[in-house]
Amino acid sequence: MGLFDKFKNGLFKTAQQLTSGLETVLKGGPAISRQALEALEETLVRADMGAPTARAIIHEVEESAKKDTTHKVHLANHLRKAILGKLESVQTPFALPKPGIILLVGVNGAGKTTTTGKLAARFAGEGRKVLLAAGDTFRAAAEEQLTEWAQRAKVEFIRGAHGAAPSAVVFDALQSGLAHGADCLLVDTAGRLHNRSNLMEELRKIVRVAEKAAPGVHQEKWLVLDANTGQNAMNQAREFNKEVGLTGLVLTKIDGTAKGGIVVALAGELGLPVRFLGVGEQMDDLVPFDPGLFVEALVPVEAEHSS
Ligand SMILES: Nc1nc2c(ncn2[C@@H]2O[C@H](COP(=O)(O)OP(=O)(O)O)[C@@H](O)[C@H]2O)c(=O)[nH]1
Ligand SMILES: [Mg+2]
Repeated sequence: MGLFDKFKNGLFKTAQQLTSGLETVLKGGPAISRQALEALEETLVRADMGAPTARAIIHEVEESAKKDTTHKVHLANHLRKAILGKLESVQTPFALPKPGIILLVGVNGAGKTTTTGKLAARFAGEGRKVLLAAGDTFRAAAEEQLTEWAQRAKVEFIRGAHGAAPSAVVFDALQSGLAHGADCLLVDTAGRLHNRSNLMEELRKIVRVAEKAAPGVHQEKWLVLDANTGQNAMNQAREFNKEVGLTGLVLTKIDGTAKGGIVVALAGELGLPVRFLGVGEQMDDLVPFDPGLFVEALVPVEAEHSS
């Protein structure tokens, strides 16, 4: 399956909802009225773009309609352009240096372990020497799950004794991985401890320890978010960013939701680049984020032909 088809399938539900919203707006005569813009804004909020971002996008749609053409046939185009602008303003190019570390953080169930496994397969496929480190030492099931992913992706895997301190496991894994020539080190972490401040403290410790074990090695800190959690994802992103200092986001389970607009809200309100989207449970169901393809899939061309 091509990359665009992955975006299209993944965003199907969200696109369907946006399209039907657009269709409703297009029904009421050819001119772009205030009423039509308000209806469109509601549609964006329903897709979870968040009120401030939806408002900003509609404002831009209105401006470009004034400049260009106020005929509704062009509404989808104006909309695409405004959304793309929001995404591109925060999207920096990404390539993991060799060697490079990626720490995956996030709450339980967000999709960290799955994403770690998918990333391992992807980087290994690019010919890199990948090492997986199991930083979630609290649940035996988490280590088992990562072991399976390592086997599937055919990459090296290091886990500690069950219940060992995560930071100690990460320290050993990174040191020995680098010593053995690994150039892509992926660290899965726990999503729940006794309470949230313990978790954040543990994660900060892992970040520090990683810097010590691999001095000068580039370190990415990605928050994995379940796209279904809506505005809660926004709060999580704020909290983790404040506590750990994030460098990027991964949005999972885009395939199951009509709320894929959360990607736009996160870009609009947090200014963090989205690195990957999870679009299913299989190994290759992870797509590198591309604002252009995202917007094309989100506001499909069919949306224009319904007026
Ligand atoms: N449909 C779908 N399911 C996903 C995706 N990513 C993860 N999952 C599922 O979400 C559940 C939790 O994932 P897991 O990686 O264990 O979350 P963790 O607790 O953050 O490590 C599992 O059942 C995964 O198969 C995705 O992109 N799409
Ligand atoms: Mg996990």
